[in-house]
Amino acid sequence: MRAANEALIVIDIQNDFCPGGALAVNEGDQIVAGVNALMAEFQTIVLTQDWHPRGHSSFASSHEGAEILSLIDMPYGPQVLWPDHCIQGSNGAEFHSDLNVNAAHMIVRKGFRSQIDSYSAFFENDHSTPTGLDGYLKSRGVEKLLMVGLATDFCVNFSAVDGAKLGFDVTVDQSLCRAIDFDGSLDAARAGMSQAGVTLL
Ligand code: VGL
Ligand code: ZN
Repeated sequence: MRAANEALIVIDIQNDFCPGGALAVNEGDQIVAGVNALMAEFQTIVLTQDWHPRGHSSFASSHEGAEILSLIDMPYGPQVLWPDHCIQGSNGAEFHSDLNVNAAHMIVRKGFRSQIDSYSAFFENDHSTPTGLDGYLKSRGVEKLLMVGLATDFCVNFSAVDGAKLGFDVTVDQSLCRAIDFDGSLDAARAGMSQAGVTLL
């Protein structure tokens, strides 16, 4: 059993990020069994769930003529445009059916505001609107975070870097993550996480 000050943060293991999903991450489903096994060791387990309204501003389909994976300027900075994914209430937004959701103590939904995306479990992409997870963890005395899930180079990366900035001791277990990896995004994410003081296993 892990110490009471350690939490497991499981990022976005949802159907749309698994093979067959709208924004499928290669081998995204292959981490589920290992994540379930890890949950048994933790006293605080948080799941995140990407949870977008229809017509979300991060969808290429919301911008006339825009291509998937192109970049646009949003008031909070550059934003990658994605295929429609993780629409509230859809099957794609559900957790992978084998994920042990019953073990979770807290589920954080993110990306539910139309005009702003949210990769991180802690802040939306403006880096200032909080999800509340920081307070939840600190009020429970959590100091160390182990992060796993999808995708390494986006939501895991942003969550890990924000966690480190907020003063948590953050480790990412890359064997229980899978990446989107386009245009050098995985290498950049690894470098950014290391620079922020995140331990990469
Ligand atoms: C994610 C892109 C868009 C992720 C979520 O979970 O990494 N990536 N929304
Ligand atoms: Zn999303």
